[in-house]
Amino acid sequence: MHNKGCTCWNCPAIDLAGKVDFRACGQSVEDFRQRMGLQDSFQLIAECKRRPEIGLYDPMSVTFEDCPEWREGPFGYVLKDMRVMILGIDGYLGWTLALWLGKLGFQVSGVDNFNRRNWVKERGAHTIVPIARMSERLQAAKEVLDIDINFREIDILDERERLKEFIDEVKPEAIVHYAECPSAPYSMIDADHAIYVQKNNVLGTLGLLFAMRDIVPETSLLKLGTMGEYGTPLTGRPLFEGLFPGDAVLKWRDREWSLGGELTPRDPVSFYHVSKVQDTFNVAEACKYWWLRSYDIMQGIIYGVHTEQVAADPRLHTRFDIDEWFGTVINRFVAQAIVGIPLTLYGAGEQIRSMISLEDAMQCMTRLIAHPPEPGQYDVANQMSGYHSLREIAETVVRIARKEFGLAVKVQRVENPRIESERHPYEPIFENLPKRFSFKPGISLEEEIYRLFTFLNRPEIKRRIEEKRHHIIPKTWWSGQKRVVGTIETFDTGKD
Ligand code: USQ
Repeated sequence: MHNKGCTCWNCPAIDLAGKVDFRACGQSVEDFRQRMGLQDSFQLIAECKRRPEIGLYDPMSVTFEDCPEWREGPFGYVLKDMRVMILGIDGYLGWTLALWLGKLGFQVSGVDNFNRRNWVKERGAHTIVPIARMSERLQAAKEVLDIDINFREIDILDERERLKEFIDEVKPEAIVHYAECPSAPYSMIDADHAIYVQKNNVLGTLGLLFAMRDIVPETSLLKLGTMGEYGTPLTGRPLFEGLFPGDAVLKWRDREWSLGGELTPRDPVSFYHVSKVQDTFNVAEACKYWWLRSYDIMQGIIYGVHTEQVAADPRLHTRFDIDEWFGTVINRFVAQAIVGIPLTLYGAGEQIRSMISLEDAMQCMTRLIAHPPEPGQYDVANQMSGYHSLREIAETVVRIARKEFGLAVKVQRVENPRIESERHPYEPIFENLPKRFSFKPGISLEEEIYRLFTFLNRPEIKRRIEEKRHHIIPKTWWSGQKRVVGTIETFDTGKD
């Protein structure tokens, strides 16, 4: 079990208030000792919010394995009835995670303002997998899976007081923050959209950090970042997990410094991606100033629409977008193949991206929730199961369409509406999740694409793709032009 050796120092049920007072930037334990007149025998003392009867104790002395509040589960030791609050619980990821965690015995609460539904509607698009209203979703979760979800409609940016009240009421032990606008093209439509996305994402997160400082400073924050923060540097330097490793050095003229522990350079590829970079700095600072603890999760492109829980009933399905703004590339390709639209490769199609299936992302999140960072720890996980060029993805989709479903699918290279490198080296490092948290991908790219085809090939879904096929070819240019992209060439991949 990856987290059996963690101690109460990692546990969000620890109560440090009043006993540890060095939650300020730059203050060392040494300073603290001196200020408090403590001798060398100084040691950390804490109380447990779940077991107040044990009184004051050394939090390093009890491991998850020893503690009766932590139980062995399929993804590590898990805090009994652990309270997890999901911000953005109505979204593609949020809803899936709510059911996934609920089924594992977590006490799930969540907030949403239904903006994802509004943004997609504003563009005239729709989720091609129909989704139920929240009231129906909650009822079905209870009926079908016996999960009680405590939901509150709250806008985390504009209703900070209400968010604080809800956090205070629930006292979550982990907060998963998915409540951001996830679309690069949406942020590039015009000034209004760019400003909106950055305000919504950056300031929403900033307000949350203050709320956590004031109400639940011991709670772990799992904040969704993106692999796109790093971009695709043409030097080919590795994309480390957020922070430089201890043996990285900066050499300049005849001098050399260690870079270990510093945030790595960012090279985002849209104003949406820039909002995630800004979040990174805000979250890292909050950990430094207030001893908050956070995993910044640099997630690759998600694909798929299956978990056992969302598949359990049509009212439990999660959304699935394929339009140019909210659809991500693999999901779009499969939908295109199903209705006979040649797969839209932007530009050269040699772009390489990190990817992970929806189901594997859920596994990663569970493992991270079960292994909270230490107080003050800002840490990063590159959440991905592999990386592929877009051409490789297109070829895989074509092959599965032809061999398994008898669909003859072509590929079209279209003008690239984005400004991004189309040929570049790519070396993402993704060691934290497999090595420290024992993540093993549960499904291969091919299997998930096959599963997607099976699900989307239903007549009612095909009809919903057809209804919105005019939103598949992109018309949102990073340059500001307003026109549909032109086709450069259409071809058969000819590969089986
Ligand atoms: N692309 C195509 N054809 C398409 C759609 C996209 O060639 O029909 C290309 C794009 O030019 C880009 C790549 O595929 O090079 C990925 O595009 P995408 O729309 O699938 O993903 P992206 O805009 O990068 O954003 C998505 C999610 C975002 C998340 C990000 C992870 O919308 O929330 O942060 O994936 S990452 O890409 O690692 O930054």
